[in-house]
Amino acid sequence: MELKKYLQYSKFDSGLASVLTAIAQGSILIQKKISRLSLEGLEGSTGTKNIQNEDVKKLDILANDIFLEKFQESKNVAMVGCEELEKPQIFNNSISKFLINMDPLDGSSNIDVGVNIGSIFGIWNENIDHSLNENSLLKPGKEQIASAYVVYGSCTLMVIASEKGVQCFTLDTQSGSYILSKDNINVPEKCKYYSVNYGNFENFSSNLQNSLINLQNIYSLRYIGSLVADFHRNLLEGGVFLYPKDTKNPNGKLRLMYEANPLSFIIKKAGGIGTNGTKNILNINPTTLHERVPLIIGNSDVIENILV
Ligand code: P6P
Repeated sequence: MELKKYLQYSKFDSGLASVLTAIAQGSILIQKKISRLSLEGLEGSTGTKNIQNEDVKKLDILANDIFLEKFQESKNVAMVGCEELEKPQIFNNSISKFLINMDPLDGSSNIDVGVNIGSIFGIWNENIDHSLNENSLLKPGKEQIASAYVVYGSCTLMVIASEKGVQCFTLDTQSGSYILSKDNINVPEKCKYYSVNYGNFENFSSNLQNSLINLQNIYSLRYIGSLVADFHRNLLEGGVFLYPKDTKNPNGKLRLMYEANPLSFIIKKAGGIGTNGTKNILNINPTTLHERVPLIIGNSDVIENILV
């Protein structure tokens, strides 16, 4: 079943359906660019830095611009917070309903080497009084009404979580439509993998080092260096992804609003959990748009035995 038909058949709110359709449309354009990256001169960096003082890739900006345009066209998005924008983008639409925090292109270090990358979206209702200010986007993850990600790889997949559960749609590049490929996704009870960058091992707490030694005695290590790709594999196969705090990064590396929150919403709907090591991600009250947070996400029974 095509995404558009699925959203109608499953009686998604029409405004939310238009936002999810905008994400789908934007991702189809991005997938085409990724498949022709070096042929269209889209490899490499813009030579600028983002708010995180990180190197901005050409595809980061292109993806950002494509999704902002699609959200504008949907007329159902009031405001977007984004890794590439220091300040949120506000849309002056008459029928706006939703607030979005997004990472338009996650895994930038993998763009030029043909490794899976992704896009991540958290979706919240706008304030009842339609007020929009710099704090409007700073809502806890538990107030999301939906979240989604796209993973661009051997195939292009869009995963959506809402009150209707978790579904995966596969892009049919011949028809240019997303087709439902997995419904009612739940993370398998049996954990198979754990994912962590061992390059940071020496900087982890001794508790975490011991927890990782326990994990390596039971599970297989899989780490791609693209959050969405690592998360997607663990969601389908069973696994735990860790980007914990360490002595160099006391708040970890990943961002709360547009990486940890959307994925923690998905994993909760799929029967798992996302924590910062001690607290459920979805219960964290944000203070700034680009704040970082340690992230341990996947099978609940495995995570409850990980000490940080
Ligand atoms: P490291 C990509 O830049 C990213 O933000 C995530 O997609 C990924 O999980 C993480 O950073 C990888 O970071 O330090 O292991 O290279």
